[in-house]
Amino acid sequence: MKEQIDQVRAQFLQDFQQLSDARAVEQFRIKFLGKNGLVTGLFKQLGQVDKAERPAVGKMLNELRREVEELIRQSKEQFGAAKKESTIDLTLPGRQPAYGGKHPLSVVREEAKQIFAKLGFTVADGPEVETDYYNFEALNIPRLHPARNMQDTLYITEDLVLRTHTSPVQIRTMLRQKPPVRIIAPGRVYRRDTPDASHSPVFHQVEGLCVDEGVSMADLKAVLSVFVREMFGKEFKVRFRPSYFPFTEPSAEMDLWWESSRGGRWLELLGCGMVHPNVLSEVGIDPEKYTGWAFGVGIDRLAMLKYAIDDIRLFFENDMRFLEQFS
Ligand code: 2NL
Repeated sequence: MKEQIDQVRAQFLQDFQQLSDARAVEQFRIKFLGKNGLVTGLFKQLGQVDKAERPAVGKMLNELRREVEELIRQSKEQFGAAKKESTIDLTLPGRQPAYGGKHPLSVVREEAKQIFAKLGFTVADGPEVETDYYNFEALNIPRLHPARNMQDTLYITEDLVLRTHTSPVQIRTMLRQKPPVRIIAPGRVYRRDTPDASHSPVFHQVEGLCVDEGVSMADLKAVLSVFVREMFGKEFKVRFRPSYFPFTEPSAEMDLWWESSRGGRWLELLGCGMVHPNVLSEVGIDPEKYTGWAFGVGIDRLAMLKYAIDDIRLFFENDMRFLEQFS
């Protein structure tokens, strides 16, 4: 047995000198350590060795196997693994990345921001979960006011609501900043509405606010007319019609003359008015010295008109077939 072991050792030491690439290393491994390999064969004979000598022979065989394994390890290092060399095809074209695009509501919101930036308005932001005070009370909508029905919302607690408009952002800004104030507040708002083609419990608004000495309804009309013409095109006609909001006096609605194949008609676009003196007083601005105007417009509504979208729910379904049309 000892002679056989020395023979196999001499054999692999000789074979080792001839190794020239990774494939030869693999053949070398199979020759000695494979199922029918020479070293493996010796292990198989161990059973026939005298019981007394078996431990010593076993030790020699283990030593032999370690030596071959070490030679294989060294050779693999030298030639690299055979398999890895052929698996990468460097001539394949790269994978095409999927490009994202802006959501139509983002496109319209950013356009509105740009138009108002040119007119001297900065952007203000605030929380979507508001206190009853900032969302209603400070805006001249007391607890039992009927306007609360039209702006029913989702209550977190008795006192915390999901904001029904971005007006609370304007209130917070006026509390911090003395006039002149020229801001817009774009953002997500909530109403307790059952969804249909024109209603969604989540939608988006841009509100605007201008407070200074001597500003009037004329400034409001001028700025909003410019806004609509920048957004929809120079030829668009607008009209202002008396309306009612608890937080403005007087209040108005602005309509847009809309031409389609079925002819022209007036479309209600946004609400606006002169900031109610009660609202100014509430935030510590003297209504005898300062006046202000404000407006609120649905971003969803603007986007629906601009892109001829007939169902507001499409904005919130994240259907790629819809979204891809705007990127
Ligand atoms: C609409 C149109 C409007 C305002 C929002 C406002 C904000 C302050 C004070 C006064 Cl802090 N007004 N915002 C004004 C008029 C209309 O939104 O349809 N709202 C229910």
